[in-house]
Amino acid sequence: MKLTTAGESHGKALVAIIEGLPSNLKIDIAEINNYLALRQSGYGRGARQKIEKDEAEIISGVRNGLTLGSPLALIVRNKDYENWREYMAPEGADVTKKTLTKVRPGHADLTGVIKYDQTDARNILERASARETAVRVAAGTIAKQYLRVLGVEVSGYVKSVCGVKDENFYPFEQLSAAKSKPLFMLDDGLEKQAMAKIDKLKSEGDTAGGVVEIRVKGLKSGFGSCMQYSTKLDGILCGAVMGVQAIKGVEIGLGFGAADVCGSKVHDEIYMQNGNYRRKTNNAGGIEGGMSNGEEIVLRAAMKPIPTLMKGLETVDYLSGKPVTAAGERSDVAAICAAEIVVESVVAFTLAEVVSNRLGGDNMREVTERYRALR
Ligand code: EPS
Repeated sequence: MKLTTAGESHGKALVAIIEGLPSNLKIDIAEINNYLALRQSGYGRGARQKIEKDEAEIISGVRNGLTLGSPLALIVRNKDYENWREYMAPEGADVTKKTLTKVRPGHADLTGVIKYDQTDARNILERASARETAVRVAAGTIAKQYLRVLGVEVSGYVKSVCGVKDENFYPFEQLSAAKSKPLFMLDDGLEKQAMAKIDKLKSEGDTAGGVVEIRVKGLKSGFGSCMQYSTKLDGILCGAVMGVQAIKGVEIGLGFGAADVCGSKVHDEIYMQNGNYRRKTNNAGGIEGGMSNGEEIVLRAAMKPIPTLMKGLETVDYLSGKPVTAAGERSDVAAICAAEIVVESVVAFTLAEVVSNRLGGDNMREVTERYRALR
């Protein structure tokens, strides 16, 4: 299975092409659109989300709700394109307007203009923008539908916002409640504190990041491999999640915390339960030796604060070389709920890729039979 995306933030549409989906997978478009709406939600989002109402349109690869085994193509149109057509159209656009040369620290702007030999950072930021994640969510929701057939569920919630941290442990079944909360946080008191923090940052023209926790339940052991570095499941998952805009850190299980305590406090002791091997704890986050071990996969990702600040940071104008205040366009104050949905989707797609690489299968009957046959 493979995903390719295309599209600029203020261009006509975002595009996703998924190759390698088996035939006869039931596609639930309502669930895809629900996840797209969730990605747009959350306390601290900016004015752009009032313009967009993301909806996926499947272009190919599905007939009457079932995949055909052919590449699945889908688009999400950018409603804001109507306001930007004049400047963004593939032909006859006025590229002298909406230029950006006051390159923003923390963005792709400066390195991108140099690398791609541009004079206008718009030619960089339009693609670097996190708007692209809309179609990764659509693809990730399809991956969830594939995994669900095998009994694998992916869920998550927001663990911290700009230093307001929820240290509680929640059973998997409680996680879905987060999606109906303003900041996807499960502790009401901490969520209120985090919202107050966002309000304060907004009034100061500043932005916030946070941490999301993603959990995967029901994946059998043995996915990923200990035989070659590039096939280790933790490496594959962390690499994919680091590829999400604004993610600066990923950990599995105890993660960085494992470095601070002795081995007997880290490694999960093994016992037998009804003929199955179990672990007394899950500090490994469901992955040992680069392979799933049958316990829940626990992954946390840290999002940096959004780099477009209303108050603007010090920078240099790319054309004049003079010191200026960075471009302060409209911006989200926090997009941590979006990050939760995106990381959840990327984890789902990456796992579906790993599962389909191991099982193969041209149709869902083959896939489910092969999965069932695993120990
Ligand atoms: C983004 C900047 C903002 C965000 C955008 C990502 O867009 P604009 O410049 O149009 O105000 O709203 O995110 C989305 C549009 C989205 O759907 O997530 C950026 O610079 O990354």
